[in-house]
Amino acid sequence: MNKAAIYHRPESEFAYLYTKDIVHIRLKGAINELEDVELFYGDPYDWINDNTTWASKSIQLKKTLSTIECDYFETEVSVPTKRMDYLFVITGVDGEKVVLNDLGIFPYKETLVSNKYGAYRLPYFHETDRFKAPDWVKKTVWYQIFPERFANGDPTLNRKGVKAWDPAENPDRQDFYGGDLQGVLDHLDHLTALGVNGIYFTPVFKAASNHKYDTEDYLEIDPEFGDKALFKKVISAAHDRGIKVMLDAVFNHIGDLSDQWQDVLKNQQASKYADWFHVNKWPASYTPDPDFEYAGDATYDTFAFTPHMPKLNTANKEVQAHLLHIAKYWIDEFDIDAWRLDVADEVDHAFWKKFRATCDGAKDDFYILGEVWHSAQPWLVGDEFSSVMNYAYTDAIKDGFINKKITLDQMVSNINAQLMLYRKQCNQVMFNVLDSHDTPRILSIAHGNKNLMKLVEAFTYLQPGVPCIYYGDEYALDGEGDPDCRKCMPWDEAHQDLQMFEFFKSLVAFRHDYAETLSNAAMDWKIVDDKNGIVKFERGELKAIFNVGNRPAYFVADQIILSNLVEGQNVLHYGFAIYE
Ligand code: ARE
Repeated sequence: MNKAAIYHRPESEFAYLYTKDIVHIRLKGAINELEDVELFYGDPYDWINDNTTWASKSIQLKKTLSTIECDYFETEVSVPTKRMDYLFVITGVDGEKVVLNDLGIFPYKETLVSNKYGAYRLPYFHETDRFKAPDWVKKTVWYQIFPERFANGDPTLNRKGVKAWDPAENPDRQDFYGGDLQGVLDHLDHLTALGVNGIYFTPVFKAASNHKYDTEDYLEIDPEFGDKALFKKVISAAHDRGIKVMLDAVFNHIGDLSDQWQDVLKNQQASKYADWFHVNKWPASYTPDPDFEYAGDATYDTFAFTPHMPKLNTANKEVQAHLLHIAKYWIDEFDIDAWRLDVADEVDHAFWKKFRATCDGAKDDFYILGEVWHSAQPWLVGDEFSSVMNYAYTDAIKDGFINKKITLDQMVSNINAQLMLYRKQCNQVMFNVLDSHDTPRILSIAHGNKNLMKLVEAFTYLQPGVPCIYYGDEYALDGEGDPDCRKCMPWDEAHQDLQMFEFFKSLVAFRHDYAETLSNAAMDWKIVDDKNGIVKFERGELKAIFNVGNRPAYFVADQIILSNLVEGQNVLHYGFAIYE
């Protein structure tokens, strides 16, 4: 038996409190090598036979997900006294039997169990330490709005030179089309018709750019979007429709037109904001670059190499106080339900812990979504983010179903590996994005193949985690990378694919109807035919067969059949065959 491949770690995604008194235990082993994994567990202080034998219970772990290299085994237990020692007795397919404990792996001997030699320990199940995520998120289908491009509801707010609203036009980086909050308010019926019940706004605070990630004032609504009174109306109208509201917190950096940075440029090291930033050499400066945006020689840290986005020193107590005040202000005064954290992985953990405590103190069941494009375990222990934007999942779908850079076997393996990085209650609120304002649109990723787009969308709605529709995808808007993925929302029928809208509407309804199953049911994959790209996928009473032909480029047959085996009829039946 390949003992080196066996892995477990307490107080991690391998052993954690799932609810206040249920512990989830996971173990990983080499693929197809472990015949039987048994958990022995009990209160550390509970002995029988005058302290010679540990009073333990045992339970079998069940094999759940697999990657190409590994099998994962899971079980759930509870101990009334909320304290737990435990160890594993593992039998390989080759018959070898070992004990795995906190000291390593030992040839099986009964006394290793009865004396709980070297047992792992979960000292006490503290509810306050448990990873908690707001329940309402599990039932949410999100809708991402890039305000400058959603709808121009109040032309009086337009800046000079605003462009005519044209969904067919590829915007230039510095273009403005006049999207605003009145436009959002005027189109909430669209969101209700679609069935979405959460809005993710990209930044709405005062800033010079059309994307507003170069914040000038975190406490003002951008005047071209509207004002605070209007924003309050938008939020309460959304809430009246059962739609939650998430704003975008850009705390890694600030805009260079902000008062703080302007004071640094004027007073340099003498500025009272000098330590609000990471100035590596005074004077804080950079050589303007012909393409305006790139500044490799800046003497201060920025987001990427963007001189207009000086990085904030979030270890500075005044910066912390300023940002935490902002975080609390929009919760207290505008009753928002969630923050999305921009460039979350480049801000220090100590600050995010304070941020989490501030949000939790301001509102129950608050959702904190980190923008982290890679594995995010350090931020998902329970005292920082609720979840992350699941771009890692998106990559697996693009590489497997769409670009076929990897086999479906590898795609399934990548998705499963990703799920096994996090606790179940975190996976249930993972933010599943197939595209966003930072990526090409899913239709363009799918090379304009609408059925392939529908296939990956339907597949995504079957996954643990919650889906997010990027504005316009419901009308089959296309667009390559930023800024082309930020075209104006099509409000005229000539630019709307109404069949796609109906598809999304039924997907969202499906997601709401099966929220319980889609949030809790185990996943069962079967690669029916890797060569011809047929994946069978079951979750509880739902079964999906995804057929993505690997045939020569001219032929792709997409077939999505989701059938509810309990009621025996198709809850969502899409059979397409397209011949390119
Ligand atoms: C845009 C272009 C740049 C160009 C710049 C010039 O993308 O190529 O140099 O304009 O002005 C905002 C705007 C962008 C703008 C950017 C800088 O929306 O249009 O850039 O500001 O001015 C990484 C980060 C991730 C970040 C993306 C953009 O990890 O946090 O890069 N995303 C957030 C927001 C953006 C926003 C900013 C950050 C800045 O969502 O909208 O940009 O506040 C791989 C990597 C990722 C990388 C990802 C995308 O997957 O693994 O780390 O994300 O590609 O590039």
